Amino acid sequence: MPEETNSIDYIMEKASGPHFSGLRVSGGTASGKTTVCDMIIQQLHDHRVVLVNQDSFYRGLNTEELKRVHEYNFDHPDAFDTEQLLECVEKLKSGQSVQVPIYDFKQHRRSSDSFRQVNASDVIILEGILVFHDQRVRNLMNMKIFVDTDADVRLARRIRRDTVERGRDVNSVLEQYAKFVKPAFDDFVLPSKKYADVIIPRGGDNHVAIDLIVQHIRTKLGEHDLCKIYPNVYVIQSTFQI
Ligand code: UZR
Ligand code: MG
Repeated sequence: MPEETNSIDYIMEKASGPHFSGLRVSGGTASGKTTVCDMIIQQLHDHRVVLVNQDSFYRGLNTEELKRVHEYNFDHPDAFDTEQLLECVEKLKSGQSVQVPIYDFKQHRRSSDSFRQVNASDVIILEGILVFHDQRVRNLMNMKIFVDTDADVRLARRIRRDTVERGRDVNSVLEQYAKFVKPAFDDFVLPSKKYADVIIPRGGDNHVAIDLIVQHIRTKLGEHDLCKIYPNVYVIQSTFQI
């Protein structure tokens, strides 16, 4: 453990604690959360890593809500089934495999008959706009990363993504952004940034930050292996935790 309390190693170590089980990645819509996660996973190719998206736990709209979809706030914490998300990550943490729902952004519905099977792994990554909002989700794992990308860049990406991938037209994207996305970012996402251990400016473009995070995770996973062989090493490590 370095003595410098503001060094990057010290902060990373404090954020991840002695038992590294995984991280949460938050940030505004289209900030690059998924890209950052994909890059981390790619660089951890020799470890078992699973990605769980908060988006998968959107409740899905009923017939009445579907008729008034333009009035539905997908950016509010209540739009997610947080109980189910908690249950799912707890199971993964305890070594069980889980079935994650599949959400359809065009139909605003969950698939009724198919799931994504996710197996227990060395590292769990949970990403989503509101994964720092609920205290229970905040306490689930170790490191909390916030992807901090300028609002104009995010809006431009959001327009491109929603028109190309999610079947929207530009007007409806802009309307939804002004009515729900931006206010919810200001009310829920931005205030939760204070819980982050590490803030990554510029998202997926920030290779230095991603390399540092991956390097740290590798060290933590190496310690796990070491602890299995030399249990005393772990005891020494834990006494250094603050
Ligand atoms: P990310 N969202 C939809 O557009 N349609 C849905 O059926 C469900 C969610 C959007 C949601 C939020 N908001 O801003 C975004 N709206 O998905 C979160 N409006 O996804 O973190 O990948 O941007
Ligand atoms: Mg995403």
